[in-house]
Amino acid sequence: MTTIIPQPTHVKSLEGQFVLLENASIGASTAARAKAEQLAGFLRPATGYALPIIEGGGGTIQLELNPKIEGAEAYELSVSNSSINLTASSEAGLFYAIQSLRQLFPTSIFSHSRVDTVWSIPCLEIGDAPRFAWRGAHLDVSRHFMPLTFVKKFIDLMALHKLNVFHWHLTDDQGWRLESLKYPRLTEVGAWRKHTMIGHGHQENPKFDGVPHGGFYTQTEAREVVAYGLERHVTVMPEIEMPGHAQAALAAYPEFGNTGEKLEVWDRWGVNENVFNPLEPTILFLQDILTEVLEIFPSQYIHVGGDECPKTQWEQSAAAQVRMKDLEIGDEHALQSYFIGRMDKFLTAKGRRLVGWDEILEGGLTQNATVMSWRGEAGGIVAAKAGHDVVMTPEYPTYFDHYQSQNKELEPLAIGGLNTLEHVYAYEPIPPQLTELEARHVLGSQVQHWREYMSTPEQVEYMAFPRLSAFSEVVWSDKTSRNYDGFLERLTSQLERLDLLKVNYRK
Ligand code: TNX
Repeated sequence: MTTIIPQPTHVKSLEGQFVLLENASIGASTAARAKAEQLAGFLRPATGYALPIIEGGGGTIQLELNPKIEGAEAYELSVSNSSINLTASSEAGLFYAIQSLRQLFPTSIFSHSRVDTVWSIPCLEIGDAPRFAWRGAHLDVSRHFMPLTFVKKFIDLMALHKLNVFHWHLTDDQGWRLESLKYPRLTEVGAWRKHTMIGHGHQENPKFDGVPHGGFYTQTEAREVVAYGLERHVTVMPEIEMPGHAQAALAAYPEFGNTGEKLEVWDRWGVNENVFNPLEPTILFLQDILTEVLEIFPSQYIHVGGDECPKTQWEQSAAAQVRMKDLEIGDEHALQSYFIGRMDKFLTAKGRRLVGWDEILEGGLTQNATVMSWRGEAGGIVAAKAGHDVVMTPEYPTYFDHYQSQNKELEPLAIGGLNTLEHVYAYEPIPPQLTELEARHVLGSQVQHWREYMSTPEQVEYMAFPRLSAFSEVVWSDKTSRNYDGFLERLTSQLERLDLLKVNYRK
């Protein structure tokens, strides 16, 4: 048995061992060369070896693209006493073979500096493929900004665990984090708040830290993240929230709100009544923003939020009520559905697909939408039964802003709830209510890092790990092969690796 996380589908142990020596080489065709270079880069710091890459066959470690390997992300990995072969039909498959190979070496292969050891691997054969196509991790960078260096580290850690969708939550009430060339005030004004609440959000008279908070990504930086993900087979999916969670945008452009009130970027946590108005200029403004977003992010899926949009202001706004009449729309939920529907048509016409949180089911689900089911799985079940694609993101157990232990007083302040490592490991993304055919609409699952209470990279790492390691087996490994005790054994090695990668996981 190996200590690879996520657990591969098939592993066959063989007699003998392979030892990586300084005179080894990596062989690859031109098409596989980029992956060969990546492998060399992974092995270099700890071994100190500058392994040469040779064109074609004959490498000690051989990478091969072979269309006969079934499955877009599948791979085969075989280790004999004299050579290692990595085979896949795609670069992604080769990349996953490389991630497994890294975990076959002594864990010190993850060291940033040279280690004097024997780089041996037991001989074996692995055949491996993911269970789900959507293996995601979400990061909220609105509630607290996160430097680009950490965003990249997060993507690296996702890739190590064979996760492939980075859901970048870029806008919310407390900060707008993506530069717009057409609407510069979104970041000039919307990226900064005057202070941040101290303690939990459920306080009557909260205290504030008195420190201005903010930051944003330029379009160039966002493109850099997209490219960084691409090299690691992680798709970067942006989220631009609408029609709720809009106060930072409204602080910059109050004309797109309902009340005309001059607002500041929000300094509280929770659900906010200041939402976009449902009028045509607002829809066009948001479509303008999406136009810029589409130029930066090539991902097929674009997230438009859709969650937690109180309808109070629409109910009280004469303009919103006239709009409803004109459109012959019966109630405010149907009006939100119309709003999201306009974004759906817009994105579909550009060859993209809209994703929204499960509130987009209220008032009628728009035609091409994919649903993220966060308030349990009920929304996901309804959507899948109606023939829509679904990503399962139920608060329990995929919200990593929840506590990891019963002993909450010993833990850093969190929003509440409890999602232990074991809860996460036990999660099954296909609900029993779905038939086999309906279950095909479940693209996969994803974990959420909402960051009201995670202001630093260290805190995100603490909340993310080791739960993310457990989650990787939920979405990658065969359902039948999952075993919590076996996972805990493998985890011991994974924690050594995370130590070397300087990840502040929960001990
Ligand atoms: C609900 S989940 C939200 C977020 C919060 C989160 C905190 C969702 C779609 N909306 O705005 O950050 O709860 O757990």
